[in-house]
Amino acid sequence: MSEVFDRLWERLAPLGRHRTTGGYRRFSWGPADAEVRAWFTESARALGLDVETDRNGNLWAWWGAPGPDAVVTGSHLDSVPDGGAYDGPLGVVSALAAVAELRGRGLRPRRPLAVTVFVEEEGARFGVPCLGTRLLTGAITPDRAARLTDAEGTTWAAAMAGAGLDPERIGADPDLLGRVGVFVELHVEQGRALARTDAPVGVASAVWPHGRWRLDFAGQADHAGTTRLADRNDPMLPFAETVLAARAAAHANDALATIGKVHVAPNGTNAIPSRVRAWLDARAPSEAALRAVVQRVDSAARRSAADHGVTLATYLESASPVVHFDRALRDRIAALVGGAAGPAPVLPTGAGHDAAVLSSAVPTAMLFVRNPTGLSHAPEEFVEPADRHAGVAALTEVLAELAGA
Ligand code: HGY
Ligand code: MN
Ligand code: MN
Ligand code: MN
Repeated sequence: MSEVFDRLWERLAPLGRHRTTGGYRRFSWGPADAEVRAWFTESARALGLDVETDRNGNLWAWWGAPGPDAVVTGSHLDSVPDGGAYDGPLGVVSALAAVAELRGRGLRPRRPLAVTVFVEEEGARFGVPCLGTRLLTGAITPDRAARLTDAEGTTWAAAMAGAGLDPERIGADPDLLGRVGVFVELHVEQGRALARTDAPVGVASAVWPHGRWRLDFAGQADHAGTTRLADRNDPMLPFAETVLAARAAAHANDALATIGKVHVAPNGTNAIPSRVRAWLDARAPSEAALRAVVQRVDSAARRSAADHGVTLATYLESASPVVHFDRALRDRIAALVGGAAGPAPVLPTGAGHDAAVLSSAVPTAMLFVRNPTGLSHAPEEFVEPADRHAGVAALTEVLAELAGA
């Protein structure tokens, strides 16, 4: 089992990796994405699976006829800018290795099995995370998805067409979804909870509510060397005050708020900006705390914009309500994966996942694999080889239990 994992991992690892930062830049429908999609299709076919691309561009590698009541497992291959090697790929490679192990054992599953790769999970290029599963479940309209644009103004539809797929067909797919009986996603832990235990694998209990908002501050471009301070409408000032307000709001509500992406126009050293566009990522243990954070940031931003003679427009780009994973499935998997030492640790996460989006339609569960650095969305993200193999072994037992003969 671990040889299959290691061989697959070795082939995938170099694809889309930035040669100087060591981080991954695998953005939907781009060249690196084409490489990893080809890697997945070739690897799945070599394992005897039939690979299909659904109307939204998600990849499905089937063992047996597609559905009904299939046991499906998988994750994503796209990354954040300079992301780590494991966020997404660990789930995909582990799923392929687990299926290879079950086929090697001669298992004759009583339910179809499939390994999936969902598109645009990070939303790094087009802004809405888990776009592939939101489209599949109807959580986003095809019209809105088709018109999403990247930093260069390329739409989702145009980028998808450029990759040889028909964007006219995107949208909810109840027939395909109707074939799925259960979905299990294995994922690197994006934190250090497991690192403080001697358990290499844990089980997810819930995903925090979270969302993304875009803030457009518009002021007046002018000369940095000739414009008096009193005459400035500088959007950088309310932007800066909003960053500090976000940290204070998160602190006050035991929540998390991040502004990690900013576009400044015209972005010149000696020009007062005309516009600052920033994105707020806010997450909290409860919907009430999330609302409190967002309200506090919004009012601080509006107050500061008014003080500096700057206008502000805000847009909700994506909302992800709290998700509690299927309790019975979670406990069954924790007992199975835990072994003699007792059930595996069960833990919540602030990270969004396709498994959370799919839970609106089918019972879903997540396995987390220990990450000693605790870092994620960073090149330093890591999983020890022994824990990678422990994750595959755990997923193999879960799939055997769910689909076994
Ligand atoms: O950002 C997230 O929550 C996840 O990594 N997509
Ligand atoms: Mn991620
Ligand atoms: Mn992920
Ligand atoms: Mn995920």
